[in-house]
Amino acid sequence: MRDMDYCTLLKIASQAAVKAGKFLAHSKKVDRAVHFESRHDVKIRADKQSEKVVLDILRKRTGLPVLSEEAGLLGTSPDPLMWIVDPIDGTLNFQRQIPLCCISIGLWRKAEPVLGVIYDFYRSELFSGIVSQGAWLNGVPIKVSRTASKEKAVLFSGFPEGANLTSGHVRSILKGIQSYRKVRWIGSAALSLAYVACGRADAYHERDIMLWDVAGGIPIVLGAGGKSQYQKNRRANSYNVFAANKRLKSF
Ligand code: LIP
Repeated sequence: MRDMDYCTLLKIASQAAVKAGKFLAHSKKVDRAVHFESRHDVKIRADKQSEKVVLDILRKRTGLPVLSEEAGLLGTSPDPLMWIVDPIDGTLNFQRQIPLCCISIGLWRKAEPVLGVIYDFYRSELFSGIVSQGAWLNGVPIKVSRTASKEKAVLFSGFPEGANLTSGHVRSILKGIQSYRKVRWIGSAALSLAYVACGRADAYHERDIMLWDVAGGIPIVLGAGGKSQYQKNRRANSYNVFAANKRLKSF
């Protein structure tokens, strides 16, 4: 099962995302019941239902290890490639029937992004990308925007579940966003990155975001000609991320 080319792996990830997305959008079996909640997060049964559909396909057809938001790390392999899955990014939106959520699948080689797929199942929009090769929306090539200044740029951001919301920290975030023309918080990091890749947004920034929230989107932004900067935090799998077209400097 090894030595598949990236196009084949992208096709398999796309099939997995679309199958899970069709289930979430249309099946009467979807269970929105909350099974875990914390101060700034909810987990619902549908996260696990979607994860099962995605993992069954990825594991059976590629045999590669997977790091997934709900299941954690599954499988080992001498191969440095690993799937990183968020079975519903924007869980709270999905639970409240706010149609801003998606399935995100990334393939990374050690700490380097390789390819990604994001499926917005309410709009039937499938974003995909391979680093250094290209990015597509429903098969049509996409490119990042050409906006060159923050004054004209639209920034997408968010407050993840582990965010530091002390006044000093929030003030420093507000200071950073002031130079942008507009800021949007849509509750899904993955969808925000997909929008950067196709030029609907110019930049995305989030602190303390979990790897599975951004692992699908970063390679799509890179494939679309953009850039991304990510620094690892002390907390496992947590990163500070900035992704944008190449004309915009860092956050
Ligand atoms: C979501 C992130 C989003 C963040 C939300 C949440 P989830 O992930 O993608 O950017 O602001 O609070 O953490 O939990 O829906 O997969």
